Amino acid sequence: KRYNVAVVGATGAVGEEIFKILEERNFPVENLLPLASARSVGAEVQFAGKNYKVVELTEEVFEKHHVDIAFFSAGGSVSAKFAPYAAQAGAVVIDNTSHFRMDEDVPLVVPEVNPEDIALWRKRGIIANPNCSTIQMVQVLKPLHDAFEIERVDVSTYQATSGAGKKGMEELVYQMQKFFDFTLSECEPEVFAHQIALNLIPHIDVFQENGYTKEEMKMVKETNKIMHSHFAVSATCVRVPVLRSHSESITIRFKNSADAKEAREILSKAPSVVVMDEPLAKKYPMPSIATDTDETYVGRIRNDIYDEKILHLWCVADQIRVGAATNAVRIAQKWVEIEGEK
Ligand code: A2P
Ligand code: 11C
Repeated sequence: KRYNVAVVGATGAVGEEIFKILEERNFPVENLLPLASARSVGAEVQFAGKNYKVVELTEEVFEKHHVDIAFFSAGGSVSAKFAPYAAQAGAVVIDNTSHFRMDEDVPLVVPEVNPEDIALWRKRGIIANPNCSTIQMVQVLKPLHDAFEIERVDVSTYQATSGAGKKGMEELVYQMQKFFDFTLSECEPEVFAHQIALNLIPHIDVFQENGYTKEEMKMVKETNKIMHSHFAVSATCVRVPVLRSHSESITIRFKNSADAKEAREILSKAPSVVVMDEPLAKKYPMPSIATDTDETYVGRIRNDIYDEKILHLWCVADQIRVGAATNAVRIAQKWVEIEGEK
């Protein structure tokens, strides 16, 4: 069986990556429908050796083109308005935005962690793709939770500019160019709250009344929804001048004692996880290693100095791929496996 596939946000950083991954994985595409705003009509995308014209996103377009699978990556308000039309037209929506993630009737899925939740897609016709920082973290937490039972997670993130889309990456490159022109001080930040070149910004998305940002609260809520767990999570999310891989320093307290060597072995068998942990050989995960790959790299795995129930580790994954496009396509592949053939 082959599927008619639409990509909403076809000209964006994640949309473009979805095409690449569908092609790399030989996804059974019958027809491809790249959708974006009226601004992009006339642009073309390449897929499997053919050119496809970008079509304007409208309420009717999903029904007209008999779409079976619709990837959405054009922002929360676009998903809020148009995803229901795609679902009504009979498509399964795989939504990369935060809009539906905490909806009880919408499964929030990382295929390595909770593939069984995909079966709930029929409730609203929508499957939500989690936040990028959450995806890479739960891929690492799940096997450790199964082994030692997590009580609490404290995470600090080092998030690439790609999390803010193409404009975010462009702002970093532009500011670096300005730095080499000795005119960086004249730049007004547009995408980020402050200068991002040669800087760190402890502020991603908007601040909430509790003093945490929305990004930090996504890591708290999404983690427990995906893992069907109730452990404590606290996050500090920081934007760093990196183009496209997010890094995370994670401290995990377990109910039981957890040995770093054992954790290394468990993680080396975990799906989509690569253990890179030879510090004396200078081998540890970095954005330059993770970028353009589909794996979540984990290293610096070590026991706490004071408490044998605590582990510290460092994990890195490509935000556009693992944190968005690859997870979305993995969801589609699982959906095809579970539901598509029915
Ligand atoms: P367009 O290029 O036509 O504005 P990124 O996350 O890299 O910034 O990309 C955002 C993507 O979402 C782009 O493909 C953009 O298309 C698309 N998009 C943004 N707003 C809309 C909208 N109102 N309707 C359809 N697509 C939209
Ligand atoms: C960032 N995590 O790095 C954000 C981007 O909820 O899908 C993705 C936001 C989301 O800026």
